[in-house]
Amino acid sequence: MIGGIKGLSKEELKEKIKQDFQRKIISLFAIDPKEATTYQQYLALGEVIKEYSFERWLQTNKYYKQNDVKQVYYFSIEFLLGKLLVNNLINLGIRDVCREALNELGITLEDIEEAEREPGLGNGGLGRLAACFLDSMASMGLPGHGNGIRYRYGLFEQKIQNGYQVEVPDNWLSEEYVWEVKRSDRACIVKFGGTVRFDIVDGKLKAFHENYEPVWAIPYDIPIIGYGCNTVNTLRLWSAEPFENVFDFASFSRGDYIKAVEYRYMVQSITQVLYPDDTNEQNRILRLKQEYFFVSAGVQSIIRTFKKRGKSIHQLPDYVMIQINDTHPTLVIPELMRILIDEEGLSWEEAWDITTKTVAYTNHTIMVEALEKWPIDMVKTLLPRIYTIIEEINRRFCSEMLERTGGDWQRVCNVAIIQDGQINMAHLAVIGSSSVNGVSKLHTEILKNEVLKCFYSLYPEKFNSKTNGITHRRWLVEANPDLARLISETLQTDRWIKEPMLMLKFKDFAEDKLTQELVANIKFNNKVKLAKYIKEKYNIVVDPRSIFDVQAKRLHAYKRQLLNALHILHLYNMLKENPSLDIYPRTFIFAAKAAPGYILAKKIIKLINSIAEKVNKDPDVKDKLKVVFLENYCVSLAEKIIPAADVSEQISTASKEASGTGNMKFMMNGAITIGTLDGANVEIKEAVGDENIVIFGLLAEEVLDYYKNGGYSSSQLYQKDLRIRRLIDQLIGNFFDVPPGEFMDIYNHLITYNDEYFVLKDFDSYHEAQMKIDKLYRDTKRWRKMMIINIGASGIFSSDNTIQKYADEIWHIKRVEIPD
Ligand code: GPQ
Repeated sequence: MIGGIKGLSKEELKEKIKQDFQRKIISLFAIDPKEATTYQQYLALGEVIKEYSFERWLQTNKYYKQNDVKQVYYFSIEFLLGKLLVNNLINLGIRDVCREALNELGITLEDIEEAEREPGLGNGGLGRLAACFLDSMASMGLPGHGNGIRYRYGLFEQKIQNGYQVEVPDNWLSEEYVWEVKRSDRACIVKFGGTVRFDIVDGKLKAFHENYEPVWAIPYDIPIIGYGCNTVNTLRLWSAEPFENVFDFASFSRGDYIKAVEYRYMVQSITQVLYPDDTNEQNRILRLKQEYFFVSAGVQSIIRTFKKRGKSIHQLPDYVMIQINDTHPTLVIPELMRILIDEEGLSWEEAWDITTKTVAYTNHTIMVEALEKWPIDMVKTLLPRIYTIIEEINRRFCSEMLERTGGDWQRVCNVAIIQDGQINMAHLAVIGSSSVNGVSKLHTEILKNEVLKCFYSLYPEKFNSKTNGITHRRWLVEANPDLARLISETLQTDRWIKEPMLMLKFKDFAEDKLTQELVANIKFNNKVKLAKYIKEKYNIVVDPRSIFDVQAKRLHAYKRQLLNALHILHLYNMLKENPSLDIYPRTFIFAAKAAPGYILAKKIIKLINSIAEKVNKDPDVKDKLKVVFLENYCVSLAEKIIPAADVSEQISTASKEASGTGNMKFMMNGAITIGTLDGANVEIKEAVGDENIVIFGLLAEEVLDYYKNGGYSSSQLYQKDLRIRRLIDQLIGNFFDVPPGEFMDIYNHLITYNDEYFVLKDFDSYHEAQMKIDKLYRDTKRWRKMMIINIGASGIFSSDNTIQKYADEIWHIKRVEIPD
């Protein structure tokens, strides 16, 4: 153990870092520190920094325990952390000394930071939100921890070959992961399969789960270091390991070798891989296993810790809150019931009262295909005891509803947990929790008035809105250090890093000429850096003086990368017709992973790359248009792209994007949003004012009306709008150098199946909006003013604000100051 860094002077700390770092290289690799590779340097520095956090970590846990602090556990099937070295150095407040220390050893800190490999334990928005929340909770001194899965393979690495996406496994644990601590002593047993027997014991009906297959859940803890405070919370990720002595369990006949090997394989598969599709992952038994696995282990470990406090189990809701990140951890509800009834001996009513007070649910989507439903048979076989509990929750709920509705069966069926042989997880989540929240104002309204309408009328008090946020420490201080420095200099304080609402003062400098110039210079330099990256990686030259127009997010039909792509094709057509057409030079940048089985999404990637090929090699449009697709979008790439963006594409079909968080990251870095009134775009517009955002397209209510009344006719539009017809014809003709029929799926989606996401319907309005952007950008002063207003107003979207609302309105927890 390296020891703490408490109370050291800067000089002392610098010397300590130098020594600890060199010693660590020797102790890890038995080599001369001068011979270490950059990656070895990273491993050594990471270990040293992790150990520096241990004192505070210990101190934090001690404080929580001794002071009976109420704690929150954020259960999420994904945590998309990003790299942690820079983040931890910043949050510990030692990045500058560390840089100096390494400098004196002839090493550049930034090179080491670059060498870190990020764990891709999430798909996109949902997992990244969880990571932002962890940062905010720790930095605000809130007692909040994460609970999730340590996937052996994270989200696939994307390569683009001949314009197509190719997936490569993400073997992120091939080298050890520096930031985790394995805690075998805190392992739990999770039970799958088997049978349930009921018996009367001491006059009470008791359930016995027998003949199950036991699985070890081994926790790996990652310290979550708060910024500018002593709080270090815990992210606990569970890994599945087989029992060595599994033959002791009744389900195994002694000596059945094949069965034993199968068992080991089954266990290892549980935490083997992150499912790469966040919106459509139904009916896969392995996914259900993953869900129960981390939920059961997490709840068991919470109860174990709680019981050490010596309180009555009835007081659980006074000391523990569990927030479930979408429905994936919904089994928390029956699992907590199981423990309270089977292990703690409580009555059903007592257990239900405690459970519903302890759990709160966040919904992240209204897309029907993403609403989880599990077949009864699957749950019954895999989780027999849990199934009986869900059945009983459903039975009691339905009979209560039958009474409340005066025997209206139809209404009862609409809200039942078990419907058509399936378990509706959102219904279970709503019924079993004290709070149900959406992730933006609009999304919450749609939940209340459409998707969960029946429940809203039953329990209006449960529903609330918590607009998402992003941590400005990662997305500004870390990703865009020059801009962060400018804000501190302008405001003459860096207190905004702790209190992001102070960023709003930056708006006062919107018309200040000097600030305008400085902001523009920073943006330009960031663009130069990105241009350099693009040149090095793809050998494409892009001009940093052109508008960098970026759409970076998962590829999904509703996010409408297709609208953007078709519009670029339209601009190309216009330029070909009229080469002297006066459009401001633009570089369109895309970055997006498609789920491996999502055929339409993969075709859209191919289309973007085909357009890029056509456009980039055409000398006629050389100075006006460029298209680049950056492969393998991930947190680290986002940190390179976003600070360099001028225009932020947030163009989902209204009503479909629950919130979006990329939209906030871009505005925070001075990009101007072109967007629909969807998700948090609505609130961004409120925050910056109508003149500092460019809005287009159908409204959510219009979209919902179309859906109710059978939609619009895309083929009619195709018939009558010549520009659109031309684009569609180019898709299926021989305009692109691709195999015949390559884009037929896209054609069918748009025309044969009537354009579910209104791409063609919104085309006109999008084009107008793009022309408005073109005009605004030419007005340099105006554009810079818009940038400053967006940057300043983005303080509203710091996840610190979001988390404060969760803490006050749902969790009822307070900030604590961990003493030195
Ligand atoms: N989201 Cl349900 C995901 O990234 N994955 C999911 O499985 C679900 C939602 C996103 C959602 O699409 C975005 O609009 C949100 O901003 C984000 O969750 C965080 O709430």
